[in-house]
Amino acid sequence: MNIEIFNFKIIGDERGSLIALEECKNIPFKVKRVYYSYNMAEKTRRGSHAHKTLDQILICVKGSCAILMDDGTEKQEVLLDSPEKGLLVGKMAWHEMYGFSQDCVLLVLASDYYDENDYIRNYERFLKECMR
Ligand code: T46
Repeated sequence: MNIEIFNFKIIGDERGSLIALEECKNIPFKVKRVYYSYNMAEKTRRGSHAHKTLDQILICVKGSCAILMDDGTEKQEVLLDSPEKGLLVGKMAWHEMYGFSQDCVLLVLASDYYDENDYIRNYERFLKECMR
């Protein structure tokens, strides 16, 4: 399956490292929303849905977690363990997040505002939509 991982350019000097994210440059869409999750228990599973139209980039800015990507045909696990790495979760990509480290902070850049109607939270329905 087609997994897109972005390796962001690090601007570093003796004071530390800096990464700049710019819409339509190293982020492949216009960013309308940014959110982040943290304080996840190690055994928690989040996500378990797909989006009809939304594109997102997931970045573990601290700690690590695993993302299961599923396009309805194939599944692949991606480890996010560096603030230098961004995973594109495009439209109609079923995704589940788990294996959170205690210090995990998962930052998400999204191409649109929050809209519950854009979610497909039922896996059978997701598979049906994939076959259309
Ligand atoms: C996604 C993954 C990576 C809002 O009110 N506004 C928001 O912008 C978001 C993202 C969520 N919410 C509400 C909706 C729920 O009542 O916050 C609650 C938790 O959301 P959810 O259960 O969808 O959280 P995750 O971590 O399972 O999924 C989130 C995003 O919702 C989702 O779009 O792709 O992170």
